Parts: sequence; structure tokens; C-alpha cells
Amino acid sequence: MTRKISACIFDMDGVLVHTEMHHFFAWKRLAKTLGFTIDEEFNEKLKGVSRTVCIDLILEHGGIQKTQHEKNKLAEQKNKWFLESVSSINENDVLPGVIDFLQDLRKNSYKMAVGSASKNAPLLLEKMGITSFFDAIIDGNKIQNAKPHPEVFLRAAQELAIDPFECVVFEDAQSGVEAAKTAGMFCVGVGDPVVLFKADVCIQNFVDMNLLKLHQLLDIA
Ligand code: B16
Ligand code: MG
Repeated sequence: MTRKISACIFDMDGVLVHTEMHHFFAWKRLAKTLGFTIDEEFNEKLKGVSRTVCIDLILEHGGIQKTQHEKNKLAEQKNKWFLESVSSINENDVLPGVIDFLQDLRKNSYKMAVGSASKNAPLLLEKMGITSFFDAIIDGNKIQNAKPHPEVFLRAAQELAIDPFECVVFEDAQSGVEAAKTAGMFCVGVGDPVVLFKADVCIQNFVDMNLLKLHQLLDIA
């Protein structure tokens, strides 16, 4: 039996837009100034995770200790590099198939939200011209607990006034998949099913994605 779905909640980085590489380059640059390197495998741990938690993970990885004041400065520097690197993002950077899918959801009166750990989410959604699709935008400024804590998705469901059980989350990060499942939501992983093994189902991207396909995915999961 198909599970009733009334709302779709989208992670932003890595789902709506490929900003993950910009985050990775900025973190890599920061690690280099601290005298060590980070690779793509380690970067999986940083995806979906708040800026402050990322700093702690990176310092731990490099075996370095810093005061809170120094950590804040490092976070500020990373964000400066990240913002420089995404300065030219625009509507052409929305990932293939996303706009068509959002239009299909809107046409069929589904509620839509963004649930992102990023404090830059409102700015980036604006730059891509897709803010108006969403009935709620929950970003890193509005939550206390970073993914894998379910707060970001539960807040989104609350603002949409939809039962978490009727929400589908689209996520590209292990921490985000875990957050969605802890929130009691259906989770579509966007990316490698081996990495996102805790998701109910996985898709590679949103090309040719539509409501009918979403329901087929819900049926087989
Ligand atoms: P910011 P998401 C996350 O966004 C990114 O995946 C993660 O790499 C980043 O550290 C985090 O946002 C915080 O971003 O520094 O811009 O506040 O995937 O949850 O949309
Ligand atoms: Mg993400």
C-alpha cells in the first residue's frame, strides 16, 4: 500500500545545488593552513553537518587543539572562502530536473520545505531564484542541533503543519539520512546507495523525476 505523502523536504547542498565541492575546497584550504590535508572520504563526514561541528571534526582529524575564539576565527575564514567561491551561483546552477519536479509538486498542491544545516541557505536559494517554491525554509540559523539530530526536519514539518510520517526527505549526506529516519520520515537518498545505505530508496539525481515516480519509489521501498 502506498504511504500517504503530503510534503517534500529538500536538503540544499548536494540536493538542489552542487555546493558540496565549494564547501570541500574551502575546508581543504583551511586544513592546509593548519598543516594537514583532508580527502574526499573524510569529507563525507562533513556533509550536512553544521559549520561549528565541521571545525571540531577537522581539528580532531589533524590532531590540533584550538580555543573557542580561534575556532570562531577559523569558521569565519572558511565561510569567507566559501562565499567567494559561490559568488557567481545563479539559476543555471540548480541541479538538472529539480525545477521540473518542484513545479510538478506545486501543481499537485504538495507542501515543500528546505531543511539545510547551512546558514547560507537563504542567500543561495535567492541567488538560484527558487525561494518562492518553498512554504518553509529551515536553515542553520534556526536550529540548535545539527544533523544527525532530527530537529531541522521536525521543524520543517511543524512549519508546514504536516505530520512527519507524511513527509519525504531528499538527502545526499549520511548525517541527513539519519536525521530524516529518526524524524520518522521517508527518506530518498540522492547519490550513492552504498554511502546512503540507511535511506529507504536512492536516486542518482532528479532528471525525469516526477510525482508518479516518487509514488512508485514509495511503493517498492
Ligand atoms: P554553512 P546541507 C550543509 O548543508 C553542508 O552539507 C555542509 O557541508 C556544511 O558544512 C553545512 O551545510 C553548514 O553550512 O557553513 O554554509 O552554514 O547539506 O544541510 O544543505
Ligand atoms: Mg547536503
